[in-house]
Amino acid sequence: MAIRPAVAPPEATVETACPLDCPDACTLNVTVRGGRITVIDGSTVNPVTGGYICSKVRHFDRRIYGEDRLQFPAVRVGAKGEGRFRRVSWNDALDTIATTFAGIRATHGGEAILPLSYGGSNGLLTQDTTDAAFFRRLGSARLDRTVCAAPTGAANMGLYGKMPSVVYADYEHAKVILVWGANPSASGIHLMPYLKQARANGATLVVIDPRATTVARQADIHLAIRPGTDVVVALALHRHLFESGAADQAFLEAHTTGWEQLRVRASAWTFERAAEVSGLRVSDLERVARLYATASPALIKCGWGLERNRNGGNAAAAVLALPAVGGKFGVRGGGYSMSNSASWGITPSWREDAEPPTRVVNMNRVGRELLEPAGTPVRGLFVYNCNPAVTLPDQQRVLAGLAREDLFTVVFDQVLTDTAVYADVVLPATTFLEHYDFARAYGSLSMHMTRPVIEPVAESRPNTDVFAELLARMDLGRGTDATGELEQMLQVMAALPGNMPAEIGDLGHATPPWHGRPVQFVDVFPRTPDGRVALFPEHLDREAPQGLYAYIDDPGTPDYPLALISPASERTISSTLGELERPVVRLEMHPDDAAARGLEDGDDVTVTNALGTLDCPVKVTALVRPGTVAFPKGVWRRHTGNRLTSNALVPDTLTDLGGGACFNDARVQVARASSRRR
Ligand SMILES: Nc1nc2c(c(=O)[nH]1)N[C@H]1C(S)=C(S)[C@@H](COP(=O)(O)OP(=O)(O)OC[C@H]3O[C@@H](n4cnc5c(=O)[nH]c(N)nc54)[C@H](O)[C@@H]3O)O[C@H]1N2
Ligand SMILES: Nc1nc2c(c(=O)[nH]1)N[C@H]1C(S)=C(S)[C@@H](COP(=O)(O)OP(=O)(O)OC[C@H]3O[C@@H](n4cnc5c(=O)[nH]c(N)nc54)[C@H](O)[C@@H]3O)O[C@H]1N2
Ligand code: SF4
Ligand SMILES: [Mo]
Repeated sequence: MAIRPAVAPPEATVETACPLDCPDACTLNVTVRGGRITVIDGSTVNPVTGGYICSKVRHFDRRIYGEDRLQFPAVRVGAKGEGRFRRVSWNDALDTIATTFAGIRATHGGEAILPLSYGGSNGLLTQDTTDAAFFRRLGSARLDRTVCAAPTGAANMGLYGKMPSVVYADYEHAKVILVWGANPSASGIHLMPYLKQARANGATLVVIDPRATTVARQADIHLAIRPGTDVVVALALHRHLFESGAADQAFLEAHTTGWEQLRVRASAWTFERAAEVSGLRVSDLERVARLYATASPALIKCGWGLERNRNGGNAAAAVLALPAVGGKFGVRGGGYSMSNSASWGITPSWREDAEPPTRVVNMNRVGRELLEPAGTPVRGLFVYNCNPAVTLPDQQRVLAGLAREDLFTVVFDQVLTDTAVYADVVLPATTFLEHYDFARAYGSLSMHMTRPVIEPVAESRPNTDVFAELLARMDLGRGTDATGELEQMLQVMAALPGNMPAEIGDLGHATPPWHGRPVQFVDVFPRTPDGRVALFPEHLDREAPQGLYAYIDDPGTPDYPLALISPASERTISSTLGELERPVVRLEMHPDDAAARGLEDGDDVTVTNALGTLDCPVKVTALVRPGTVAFPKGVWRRHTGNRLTSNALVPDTLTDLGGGACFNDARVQVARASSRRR
């Protein structure tokens, strides 16, 4: 297999791709002058990119060369969290880590070490390769990576075995599109032209979101739903399908199991009852139900906004069940569209090591694990590809845990994050413009090679190299191991299906399975054990605290009546790029809620609940529904008045299915800030 060279001549325009945690996987042209990046732009290699990219990545050089960039390994000299470090050599840093981890393991067992990682750059090479081998062989505790997509993933797996789903290019065939709990106007911008084209072809666009996002404002119907109530709206649609005779009985008999139980659970949800719970109008629910029942092709785009609450798994299951009950499969543009990250069927041959039978820590409860351990206490923490100080629930517990003097913490990152200031040892990582990776789209189906366009900045190094060195230093290496980035890269490539390894090596991109445009129930089918859609998986019914398709009531109280949600913003990818300057971050609040509290646009407010507080100015806007307030996800501590973010108010309770995070279940009160603060 060939590999496209890591082009690093001083003057060039290099083709590469963006692997960041975004559904779009853009292809890029990056111009380098004098060995420095001068322009980052979109290319047309990936038709979905179509030559344009988001402003985050257009300005990614600000991160690469910015003042927060980590340049050298360093060890802590000040108190925990103070962020004072002394530069050391890679050799000394890795020796310290190897020696300390060996000591912890000898005294307390491998389980006293916890790897803490999530998406990072989200490529195929920088996660779950050499790092996985290292932690498995070390016998560390295992991390349940539940901070995102756990409830939707559990539902998609349970009902369909994660069947590949409709890609962007096929949206234009749909006659009705329900964008449900997704905000592509910020979080996957390359879907927007396809939605526009679909509307130009006569499709009706429905958006279900508590906020009037850009895409919601372009929609024919916007249902400004109360957060956490999607399951009852979906069940009301099911009830309508069954009661009106629009359910596709032939499809249900031939291709599903469990539809009778779903019908029973939906039967109580009249439009009236669903409207009362969801805060929507009966007439709007009826209209959407009729539209969906009668149109074909009908497409549901299921996002992640609906999963981040106590009912998130049941909401996703009820929404994903709609095309089966409505008989919407089998036509181009019909069915459902959600994460395609598991659609490739890549067999990870490089992950040869079995998982050790060590204890599993749910990452949404890391704060509690560090402070009130349920098992072997964590004494060594290795954070990489993640910024838990600002991205995990119950922020104050996470911060208190990171501040533990007896906790040995390694943070391996590109910049001095809010987490890295708590480290005992900091390691500098390369960015996707300095190392190899694979960018896998999860909105559409495409795979592109990401390659270095400049030399690593200062002493930064890629994950693969650093974990390979740690394996060697702790005598965990094996003769068959890939020793460095390029070898590891070849192993990952070899696992790609079909002709992709050869193509991607030569061209940088490859023809995906089904030419990237599978039609559900024509090209692809459920990957459940019996090949049918499981509309009532027993294991999900057992897992959900009140059973499958149940609705759990709003957690609001008279003291804390407002729902605080924290969706993706244009500024950052989760907290990545959050270090950069930004306009003051404000809490969005409806004019009625502001008036009831005597607040005016721009006032400084304190957002409180029993867990914490957040100080920031308020933005009074009718774009958010009454009773709901919004503050973006991924904000760094430096960008709020009291150095805490919305996650200080987020409980570490788990979703009904999949053990996911309940970011949008924070219930709060908002009041004018007292003058003592600033
Ligand atoms: N620019 C940018 N792009 C990103 C990211 C980013 O941070 N910034 N993050 C990436 C990642 S990691 C992910 S997971 C995806 C997330 O992408 P999305 O699926 O768009 O997820 P969110 O932004 O969390 O929420 C989407 C919408 O759901 C709404 N919402 C909140 N609660 C509810 C609810 O209970 N019901 C319904 N129906 N809607 C609700 C929010 O108002 C929001 O507009 O985006 C990826 N792309
Ligand atoms: N309030 C609230 N919080 C949320 C959410 C929400 O909706 N509301 N959404 C959640 C979601 S959807 C997600 S996915 C999580 C994401 O949460 P995290 O996993 O913490 O993601 P990021 O904040 O992007 O942090 C990733 C870090 O990895 C680093 N990194 C990138 N590439 C590499 C690499 O190659 N090597 C190394 N060593 N480091 C690298 C980046 O610099 C960055 O600091 O946040 C969650 N947090
Ligand atoms: S973050 Fe998304 S939209 Fe921006 S360049 Fe990367 S893939 Fe494209
Ligand atoms: Mo995510």
